[in-house]
Amino acid sequence: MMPQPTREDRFSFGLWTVGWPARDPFGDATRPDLDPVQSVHRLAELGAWGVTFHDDDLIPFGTAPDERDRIIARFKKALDETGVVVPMMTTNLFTHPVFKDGAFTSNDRGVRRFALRKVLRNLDLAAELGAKTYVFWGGREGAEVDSGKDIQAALDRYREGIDLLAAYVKEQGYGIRFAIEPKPNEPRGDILLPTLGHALAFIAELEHGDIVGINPEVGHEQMAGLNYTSGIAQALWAGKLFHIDLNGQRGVKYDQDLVFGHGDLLNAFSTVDLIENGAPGGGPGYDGPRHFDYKPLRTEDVDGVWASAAANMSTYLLLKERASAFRADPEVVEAMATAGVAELAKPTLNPGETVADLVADRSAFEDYDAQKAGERGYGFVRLNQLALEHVMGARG
Ligand code: GLO
Ligand code: NI
Ligand code: NI
Ligand code: NI
Repeated sequence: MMPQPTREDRFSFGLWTVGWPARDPFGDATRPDLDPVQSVHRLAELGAWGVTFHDDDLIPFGTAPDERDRIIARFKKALDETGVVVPMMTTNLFTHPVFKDGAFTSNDRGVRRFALRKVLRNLDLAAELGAKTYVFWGGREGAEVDSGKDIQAALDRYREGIDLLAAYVKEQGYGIRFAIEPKPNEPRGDILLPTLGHALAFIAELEHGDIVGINPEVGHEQMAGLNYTSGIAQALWAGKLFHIDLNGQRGVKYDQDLVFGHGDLLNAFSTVDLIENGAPGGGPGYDGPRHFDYKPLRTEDVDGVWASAAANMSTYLLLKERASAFRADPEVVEAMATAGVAELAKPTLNPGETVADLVADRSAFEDYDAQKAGERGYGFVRLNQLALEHVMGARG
């Protein structure tokens, strides 16, 4: 029996995910455009809780104000009818040619001012629709030519933009938090804030960094060859995991946006285990939406789109089931003890112990049997095999 998603699972989808008509750099669209209102209804039927979108996903770029109002009213009606919520919104600062050299970091100052206005207008809508998180994916904030972009000036402008928008949100009392979404490349050759670590370092330089966190995407970190689970663990540790983009990726290549779990399944397992069960040592957990940012394969028809949306949620729920069985398994508990997983949560120094005390402790150095400690087996392979056996359903 496949687990069925419910609203309590808090699964959300971008309108641009199921709505992707599958146009790529080499080929035309293979599917019709979807009506956002229909998508809301269909997602609700599948058990999703939330829908997220870029301004232009709902309201095409350049739409006249009265038409914009009409579109928003129609969309709100769909939300009311289905009970679907809008937990997150974002801005399209990458499709229109005006943004070809970036938005907040375009070399062209007029473009930068236009970008800020586009976000400000959509922030008002986000507040109106009750969104709690506003994502910034700077897809065009980057370069291909080293000498064409002053990176330090670009970071100054990025900071100026984010700080200005964060100050606005605070002034308006919107209660919205920002989440920066890192990505190493694509569509630009190199994108600013390429990994979650870069983004965290950037946030530390902001004036209004208290309401700015990150929205790491599985595939984006993996495009940089990084481990998603350990990345989001650092974000949690820093109190900055405000949102997540779940999907799948197979290795260091173009952004595949596969269904969650259709890439590195074991890493997807550890991601769900961390999100659902928390760090073994009791570190801070994640309480935000389970958001999917994937693309139905270009080969799929419209039925395939909805099957793939459902696949994200059932994969997640299956992994959640497997992760709780994993944690409850006495053999796993024992393997974790052998590996010393819980021991790491214990501070290295005793309460009140000083450097002088440590230096005076002969057992820590002079009498320490490094040879013997070097012989210890941690049993990580056994632990990993137990995880794999749970993922494969070979254990209860
Ligand atoms: C592209 C990004 C993009 C963002 C979206 C939300 O690779 O993943 O889809 O998630 O713009 O801001
Ligand atoms: Ni992606
Ligand atoms: Ni992406
Ligand atoms: Ni994303």
